[in-house]
Amino acid sequence: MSIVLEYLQLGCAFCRISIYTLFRRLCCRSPPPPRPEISVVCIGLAKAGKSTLLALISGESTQDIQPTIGFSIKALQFKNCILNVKEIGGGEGVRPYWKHYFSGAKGIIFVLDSACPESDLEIVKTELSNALANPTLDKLPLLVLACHQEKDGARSIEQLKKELELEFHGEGRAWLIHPCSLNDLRGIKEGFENFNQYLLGEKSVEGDQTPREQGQSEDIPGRI
Ligand SMILES: Nc1nc2c(ncn2[C@@H]2O[C@H](COP(=O)(O)OP(=O)(O)OP(=O)(O)O)[C@@H](O)[C@H]2O)c(=O)[nH]1
Ligand SMILES: [Mg+2]
Repeated sequence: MSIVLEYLQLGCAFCRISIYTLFRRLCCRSPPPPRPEISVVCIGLAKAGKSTLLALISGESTQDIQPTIGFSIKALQFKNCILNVKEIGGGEGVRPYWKHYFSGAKGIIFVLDSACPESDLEIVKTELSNALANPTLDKLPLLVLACHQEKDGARSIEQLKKELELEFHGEGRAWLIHPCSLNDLRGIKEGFENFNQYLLGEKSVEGDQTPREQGQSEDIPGRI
């Protein structure tokens, strides 16, 4: 009789352990590892669309966006990282001070209006090359976002790549140019996701020169 009782007790103990283990597996999963936070700087001339695309990607309204005075910081949530984007106002009077906001950046986002007049594109070219020549931004990955793509007369990615001499300015760093516009949130996200891969070191551009397509939705990776 006592042997039967012992077996019963053992059986009960075994069941308790099994239920406890099952419960732990179902309910007490360890929290996912924290996503890395990466600081990047976002520059471009006034009205290029910096604040607008950052608002779009954050799911905020793009109505009544005011010109950025000084700088503003936004944390963009992605699946595998959080980008702390420091947007610096692009007004003529502020641009000489951009360099004072570069420290701590691990990547550069340069936003431009693809349909801007030729004279503005010259300024874009100068400001981009000045920023990239700054030792603080040396070798950091670069994402060029060519906004206002839906406008008549917007330059193609190919044209911009040539006119801004991106092959030359991007030498020694990973770089991408991506088309975007107000009504293309998916495109903007794609640009960021590709950029994040370079920031996280998940993708090396070396030997990964995607052949260029005629379409507007293709990222053009540069060399590392
Ligand atoms: N048509 C069109 N308009 C855009 C696009 N992106 C931005 N805009 C408009 O351009 C204007 C200026 O946009 P902002 O986002 O404030 O520009 P910004 O680069 O942040 O400018 P600053 O903060 O002054 O340096 C706004 O009226 C936007 O609605 C775009 O892709 N297409
Ligand atoms: Mg702004």
